[in-house]
Amino acid sequence: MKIIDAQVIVTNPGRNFVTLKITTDEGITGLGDATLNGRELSVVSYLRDHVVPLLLGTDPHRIEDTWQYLYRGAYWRRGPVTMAAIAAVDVALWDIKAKVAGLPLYQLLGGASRDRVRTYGHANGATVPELFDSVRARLAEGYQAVRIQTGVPGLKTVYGVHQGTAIAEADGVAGAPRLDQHATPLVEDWDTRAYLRHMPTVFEAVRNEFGPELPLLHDAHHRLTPIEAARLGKSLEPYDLFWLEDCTPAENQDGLRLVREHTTTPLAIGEVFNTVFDYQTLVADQLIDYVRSAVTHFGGVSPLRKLFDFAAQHQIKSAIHGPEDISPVGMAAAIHLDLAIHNFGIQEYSGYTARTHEVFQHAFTFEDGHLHPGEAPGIGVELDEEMAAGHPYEQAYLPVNRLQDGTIHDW
Ligand code: EZ4
Ligand code: CO
Repeated sequence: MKIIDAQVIVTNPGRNFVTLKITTDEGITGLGDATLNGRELSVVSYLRDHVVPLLLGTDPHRIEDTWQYLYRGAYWRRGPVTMAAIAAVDVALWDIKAKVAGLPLYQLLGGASRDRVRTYGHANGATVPELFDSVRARLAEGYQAVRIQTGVPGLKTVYGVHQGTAIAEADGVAGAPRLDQHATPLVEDWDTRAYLRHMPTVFEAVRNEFGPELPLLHDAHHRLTPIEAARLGKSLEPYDLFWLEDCTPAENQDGLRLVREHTTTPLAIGEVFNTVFDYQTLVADQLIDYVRSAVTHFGGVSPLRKLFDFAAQHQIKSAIHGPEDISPVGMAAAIHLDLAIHNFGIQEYSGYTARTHEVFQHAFTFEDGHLHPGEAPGIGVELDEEMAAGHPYEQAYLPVNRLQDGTIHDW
């Protein structure tokens, strides 16, 4: 079998998605997600101009060899653009291989290790009463674990707290407002001391309202220094968090040592990482509890499975990044992996707009807060190209963050 065509399809059924479609001489097609939020077209060019010419005429069954060829053969290794492009190829080839086998991808990854995949949803509110309403809405949709994000008194706009309405109209999964994409970068504001004072009061209120059982998560979104993160983790210990996410930017992996020494709040990190080397110290020294990379930003299913095996040796679990900017193609690949690996932790799932569900028809299902990849051969997603063409690309940026004196801060 040979690859005879590879197309890059950009569509915006609520937000921009980049999809690679590989076609073989036997007429079998495979899809891969290459969406890099706010920098989408750089990956489109990387694929169209530099990767597709290398794929034509090659054997789609040689997934590992193709992966190594694209990774090592570029000479310029790693980085989000490169690894999103390689991820799309890797997933599209797994999709083809599984279709040829007539099996859902998870069967080729060793088969199911569980019946279904536990998820968490996003609850947010500018105020605590609004947050409570949002938690109730997620529980009504079936979620059995909830991420908590709130406004901070004195700050106008804070990460994860969205104005506007939910847009996942048709499938019963709301919690997916059209967030974090703006024609020019939205400027949010930040004050670490105000945040650190406020968060324990929020979690105390949520525990009082919803009881001790409900797993609660929180994303600090890279904003704290290690000693500030340590203080937050410690102050949230009475509220028994499932995890504290991205408490500090982790380019300096050793910074997590300081956090770890001061708190037993579980730590999750890695949604902006793109190779196993970003995790080397964090995993080997057991400085975190969950690895957060997405299939889409980590070079695909092949390297992510290797990361999970490395993590398993240190009792660290998976928590694949699953925001709205991972397309249903990237999400489907994640769910197959979640079902197959032993050290699965939890899967983030925010739902999609009704239009997204129309454009990307998928076999995966969401029920009672759990996902299942379905039994369709391959990853189980087909792209309606005609419909996709009706929702063209729109330039969009993520927000930026400034301290109250105007200094740029991590978003
Ligand atoms: O800000 O995916 O845990 N989820 C997150 C996301 C990220 C976006 C960036 O594109 O932190 O909401
Ligand atoms: Co996050």
